[in-house]
Amino acid sequence: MPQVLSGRLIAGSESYAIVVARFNDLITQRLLDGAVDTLLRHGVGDDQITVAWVPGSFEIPLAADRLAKTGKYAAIICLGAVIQGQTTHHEYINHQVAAAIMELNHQHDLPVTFGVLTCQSMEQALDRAGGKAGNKGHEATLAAIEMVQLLKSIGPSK
Ligand code: INI
Repeated sequence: MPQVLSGRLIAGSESYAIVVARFNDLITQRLLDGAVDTLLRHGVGDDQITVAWVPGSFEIPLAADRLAKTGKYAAIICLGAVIQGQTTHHEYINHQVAAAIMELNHQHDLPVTFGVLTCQSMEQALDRAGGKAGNKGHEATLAAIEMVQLLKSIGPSK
């Protein structure tokens, strides 16, 4: 029989950090509510959760990097909402932020999850922030919990 490893969705005593962008806070507050609710429902205590607000999604990676360097957190959940405007501004933010967040995973050997919406309209964003397409804050948080547990079952890196 193969050995199958998979992270259970039951949080332990680890602490979690959430970095959330204030830009489009009508959306990001809902993502944050979804993320905190998910942590609490999976057994993470209030005192194990740290929330850091940043001005916009572009600032998420720096704050996440600094939080990772404290060594206090088992995972970092990144939340933002980039909504397409009349210029290509959003494209630069989206690509850079996604790549920087991915890089943080490897740099810190830590789950840093991507809960940044990249939408064409406010309507699409509302759908994904607790509307008919779910809540991306919830999804990014479940991914963080699962990855923390999976990495524990794989064991420490050499
Ligand atoms: N930041 C966002 O989080 N979402 C956006 O839609 C957005 N748009 O469209 O401009 C946005 N811009 C701000 C950016 O993230 C930085 O805060 C700003 O450029 C200062 O560095």
